[in-house]
Amino acid sequence: MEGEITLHYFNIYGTAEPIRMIFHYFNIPFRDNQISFQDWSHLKHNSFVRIGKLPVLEIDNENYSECYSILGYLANEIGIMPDDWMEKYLVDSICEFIIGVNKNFTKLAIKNDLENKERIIHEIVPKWLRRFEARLSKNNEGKDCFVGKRLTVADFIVFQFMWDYFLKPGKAEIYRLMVEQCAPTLMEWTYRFLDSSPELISYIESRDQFIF
Ligand SMILES: N[C@@H](CCC(=O)N[C@@H](CS)C(=O)NCC(=O)O)C(=O)O
Repeated sequence: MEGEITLHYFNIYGTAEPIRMIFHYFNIPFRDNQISFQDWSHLKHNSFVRIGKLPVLEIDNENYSECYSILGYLANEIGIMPDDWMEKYLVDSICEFIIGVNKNFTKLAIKNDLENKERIIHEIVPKWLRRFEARLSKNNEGKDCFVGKRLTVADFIVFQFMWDYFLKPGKAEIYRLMVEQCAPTLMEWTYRFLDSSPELISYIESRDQFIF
């Protein structure tokens, strides 16, 4: 990918983390501009965030917003969007679903409504995990990528969701058993995906630790 790239987002994982992971996985140099909520009040109405929301991806002084559109653009540039329309649908549907969940969880965390977030995780997430498990198992019994036979943007979205919410150190102690019971193939797939990339491992080990 060509050009000078800056990703503007908050100093949280939120909806920008799959974008950060993609840049690190593919060794694409970018500036990770993490903005504090305190500074955001001055920047929100600045012209670089035309819609008053983050993330904004800046490439050679052009600004792009809307997280899934940004991911779709990157996926096409990098070559991790399927050509087949049915596979593209499978990628889009899983990404749209997880991004929606991610946005809602981020909102709950910003409002400090952690009680509601925990309730959703315990009551509703097991049903989602079983559906993700069924979807993954249908694709060559979960032995390959999440969709089709080659890496797609869905792998990054699913990985980030599984890792940051349930399986990273600190979360695994609480949720690993639930994931193992509802989605054993997905759990194995998540660890395998991480193990397959020294770049991703190194990023995860060195990144700032945020709560959400
Ligand atoms: N539709 C946009 C929504 C972006 C969005 O809601 N961003 C939130 C953070 S995840 C934000 O900028 N909140 C700060 C604000 O609204 O002032 C997208 O998908 O990227």
